[in-house]
Amino acid sequence: MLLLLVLNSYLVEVLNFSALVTVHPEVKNWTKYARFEDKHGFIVNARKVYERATEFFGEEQIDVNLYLAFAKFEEKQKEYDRVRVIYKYALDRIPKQQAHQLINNYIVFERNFGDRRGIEDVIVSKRRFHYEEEVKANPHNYDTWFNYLRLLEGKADADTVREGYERAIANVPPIIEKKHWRRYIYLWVNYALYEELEVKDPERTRQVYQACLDLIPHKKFTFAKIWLLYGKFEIRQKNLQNARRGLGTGIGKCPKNKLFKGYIELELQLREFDRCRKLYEKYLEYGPENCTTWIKFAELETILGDVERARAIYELAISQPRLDMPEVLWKSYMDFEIEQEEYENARGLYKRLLQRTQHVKVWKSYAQFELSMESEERLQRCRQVYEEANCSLCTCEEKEQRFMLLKAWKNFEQEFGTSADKDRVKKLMPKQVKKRRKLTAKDETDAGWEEYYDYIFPEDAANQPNLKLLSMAQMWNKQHQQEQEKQKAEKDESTEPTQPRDEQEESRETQEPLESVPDDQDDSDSSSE
Ligand SMILES: *[C@@H]1O[C@H](CO)[C@@H](O)[C@H](O)[C@H]1NC(C)=O
Ligand SMILES: *[C@@H]1O[C@H](CO)[C@@H](O)[C@H](O)[C@H]1NC(C)=O
Ligand SMILES: CC(=O)N[C@H]1CO[C@H](CO)[C@@H](O)[C@@H]1O
Repeated sequence: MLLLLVLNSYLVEVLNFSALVTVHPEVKNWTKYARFEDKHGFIVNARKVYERATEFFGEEQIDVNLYLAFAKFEEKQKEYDRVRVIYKYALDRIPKQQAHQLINNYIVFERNFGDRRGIEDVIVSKRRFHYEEEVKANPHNYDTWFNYLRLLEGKADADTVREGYERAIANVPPIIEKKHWRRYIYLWVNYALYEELEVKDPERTRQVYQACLDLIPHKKFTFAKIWLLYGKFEIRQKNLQNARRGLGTGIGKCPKNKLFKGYIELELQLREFDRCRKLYEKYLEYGPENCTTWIKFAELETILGDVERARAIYELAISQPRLDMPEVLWKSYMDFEIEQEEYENARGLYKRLLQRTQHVKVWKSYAQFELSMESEERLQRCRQVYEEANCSLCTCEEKEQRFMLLKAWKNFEQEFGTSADKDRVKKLMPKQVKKRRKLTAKDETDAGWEEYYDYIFPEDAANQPNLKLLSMAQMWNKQHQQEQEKQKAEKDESTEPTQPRDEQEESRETQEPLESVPDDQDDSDSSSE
């Protein structure tokens, strides 16, 4: 009887609750309903109520309290797997700002009942929420995306990771400038690498590369790296045709140093030397002034043993009207001939080069070359070079260069020459003269004085009558000045015994002992300019 009564009142309540949640469908009322079932030991019913509630609210009006209650309930039933499913389900759908409580409860649960992996999972979830919030606030913060995607790659299934990448790459930099794309492009690189190496899906990898290459505004700027990565990927797939087609397109669209270099390197690795040759030709069409390319090309032929071809390339190279580093090119060509032991050729090259430039470096290198020969005439020949250089440099405007040459020659004679040889060079050495010149700053104001060295060559001094005249004029000047001062001093003797300060300094300057020509000559020149 009593039992019946109790049962009766239970039924009445259930009916009440049922009605209530339809009339007042609030989470509180649902959970109250479920708890009521639970309290009466109707576990299955309680669970059903929770499930109905989640269905009722769906994903749009998802409420954290419902899931918290549901999870608590299952925890009490020791249905730990169910608890996990509930937390994860909710975490995937709940708005971020509500997730806090959920995550905390989840962690507490895993601490009490879970294993280490469970805890890790929760922490991952927590970090995912953190990243989600960040990328939502600033979707173009690629660093956040990198961290987020790394997290996903470590923990999530391929579809989730892929979705992450797709979301990330959708945030194309709004400014079409390379510097704004640098980080972004690495999202694509990582994406492609993930598909290739982790998922091992070459078809998708190919699609990722293709999409990326379609997206880059090649006319404005490009990334040689992407073309090269794509080419290397295709080579790993043993699909050489695709690799070449891709890289060929790349070179057509954006002939860049890096791309040419990388492509040539690939063909070298594949030992496809004829293709390397073709590429070098293309490369040189694109940049005929680049000496490094010419040298590399010639070096390739040298390595392949085709000396004639290498020489022809060098000849073509030095005949270019414009070159970025001609001295390096010539040096390389000479070294090549020396390596081939074609010394007469190398000598010829020095002579040809000296027709174009008389730079002291070339002369010195030429002398050095003759000295390095293993012949009896080497000293004789080396000295001959120095003599020739001495004669042709004597008209050189740059006195420093003349001086450098004589210094090198002197060193040479010091080591190999007789005392007569040494003397001969010694007589040619110039006198070093310290001079000063007035400096003017950009705004035409006085910027003080600068000291520098001038060189007076013995034969120049002898040939310059001007110099004598000048020093005579200066002598006269000085005398004249001194006389004037004397007169002035006599006049002012009684009243003002001292000279004005400026004049005092000036006279001290002229008294400075100088090796040869006084500075005044040069000073007045530069100050009048
Ligand atoms: C010249 O070519 C080399 C490779 O051959 C390349 O590394 C270099 O960047 C090029 N220099 C210029 C100024 O283009
Ligand atoms: C060096 O050149 C000068 C011309 O500047 C000439 O007078 C001199 O005789 C030359 N000396 C030698 C040793 O060739
Ligand atoms: C039993 C219970 O708590 N019922 C509540 C259901 O929701 C309505 C509307 O908010 C409340 O007024 C009730 O008290």
